[in-house]
Amino acid sequence: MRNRLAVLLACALPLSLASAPAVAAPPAVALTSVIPAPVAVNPHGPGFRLTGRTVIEAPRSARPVADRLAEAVREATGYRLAVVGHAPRHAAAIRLAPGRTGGEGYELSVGRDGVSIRSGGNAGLFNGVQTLRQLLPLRAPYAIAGGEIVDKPRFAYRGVHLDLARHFHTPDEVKRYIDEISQFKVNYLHLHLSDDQGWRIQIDSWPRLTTVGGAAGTGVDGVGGGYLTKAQYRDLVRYAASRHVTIVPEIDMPGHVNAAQVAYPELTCDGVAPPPRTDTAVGYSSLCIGKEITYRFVEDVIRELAAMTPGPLIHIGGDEAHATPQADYIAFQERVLPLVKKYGKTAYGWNEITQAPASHTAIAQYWDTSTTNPTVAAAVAAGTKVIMSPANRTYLDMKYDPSTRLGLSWAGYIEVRTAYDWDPGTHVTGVPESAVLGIEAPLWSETLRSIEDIEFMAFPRLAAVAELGWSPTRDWESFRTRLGAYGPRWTARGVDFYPSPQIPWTTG
Ligand code: NGO
Repeated sequence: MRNRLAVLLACALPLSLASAPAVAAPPAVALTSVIPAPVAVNPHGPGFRLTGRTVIEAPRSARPVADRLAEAVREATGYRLAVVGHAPRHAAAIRLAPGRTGGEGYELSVGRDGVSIRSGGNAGLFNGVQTLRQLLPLRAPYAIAGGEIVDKPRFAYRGVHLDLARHFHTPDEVKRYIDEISQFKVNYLHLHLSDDQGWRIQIDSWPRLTTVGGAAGTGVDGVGGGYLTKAQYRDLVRYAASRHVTIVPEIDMPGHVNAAQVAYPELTCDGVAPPPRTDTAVGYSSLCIGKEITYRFVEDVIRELAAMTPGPLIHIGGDEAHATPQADYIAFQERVLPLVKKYGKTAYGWNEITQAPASHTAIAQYWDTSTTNPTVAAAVAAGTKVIMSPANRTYLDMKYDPSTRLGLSWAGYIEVRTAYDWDPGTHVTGVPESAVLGIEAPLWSETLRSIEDIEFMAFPRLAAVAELGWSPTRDWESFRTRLGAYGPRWTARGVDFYPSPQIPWTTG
């Protein structure tokens, strides 16, 4: 029947059209459709068709990036492309090569013979590869549009955060999250490893932290037990590094420490173990600021964390210490922030740390919902650098709207446009762009259990936050169209994203 229709149509059409294939090949993905939007895009020329015979050419130093590209192409197309040091001169190839653009920037060009991605380093080549992945059509024929892209990030720090304390998420789930976030050129993953409800990282000098604090029955509602061994943590660090993502570990203190105190009652002022907590209240626990054992504990934890973390940052929490008197809080931070430096790392903490002068050489994570915070502004004037995570814009655990099945709403509802339409460089009075290292999207796990829950809350909003961190300009109409076209890619990878009514989703 379909053939007869094709013949009839062919008879009715002018010759040139009639000889065209009955089903037109899908158009190549436009170079302008990439998320985050690149700095400069110049579409032109014939483009390139990727086939199973295309080879990937890369110098030895870029081999890890080339191998990742080959893996991504195999997952997307089924083709097993060969990775070679030198491709024949006119061979159809994707060429990774040294380039003038340094750091994380890259230049991508697509012509008849293939694709070239150039950068001064592997981070830039990896970012170019993420762009190329988005240019690959979802189905054969794999026509890639011709032209050039020149690109580099607006901010050096483009992060996400994941709470393993309220519910433990397994290494495989974290890896899957890393695979997804790195496609949007996110380059830091902050892991919240301890809180009132659980302790999730092995510390040899204080073993009960995990044998008690990470046991089955810990976590919100008693269903989030588990912890990372040092070997698992190191493996995660390596896995993330192969996707150019740096892990930032967080131990939250002096508040949010109930799980540690259940394991070690000597960390309370009266030496009595508090009951384990599986509810979601905050602000009731505190380390004992006047006891020396507190600082032995903190130093042991920071030393062991620093030793297993190649990245430059250690996050020491510092939020919602409502059970710690302010003078004690400041005294605690004046001792603890320098400890991070003693072990070769830069201290990073929630914006409350800016009450302490020692924060002037540290990084503050701005999670306030207000656009003015005089304490933070004063610290910034004295040297503190800031990473922007305003809870009413970037918290991926906030519900999209009142009907969202998961999440919280204390900072409001965050639809995609709310996550997108603000400027991290001007958002807070007294925090100029020069003080902003970047942006981070936290994902707290009070209501989240599975990887499906994580993905539903993170996507599509994370794409909005990633664009704010990377792209020099912001254009909602352009973004929503590009996001709509991206949806089928998540579907193809089995990512259960929230189908926001603000976005014109295409079906692929
Ligand atoms: C707050 C709080 C966390 C909660 C989160 C829930 C910060 C920095 N401290 O953010 O303990 O889990 O909200 O959205």
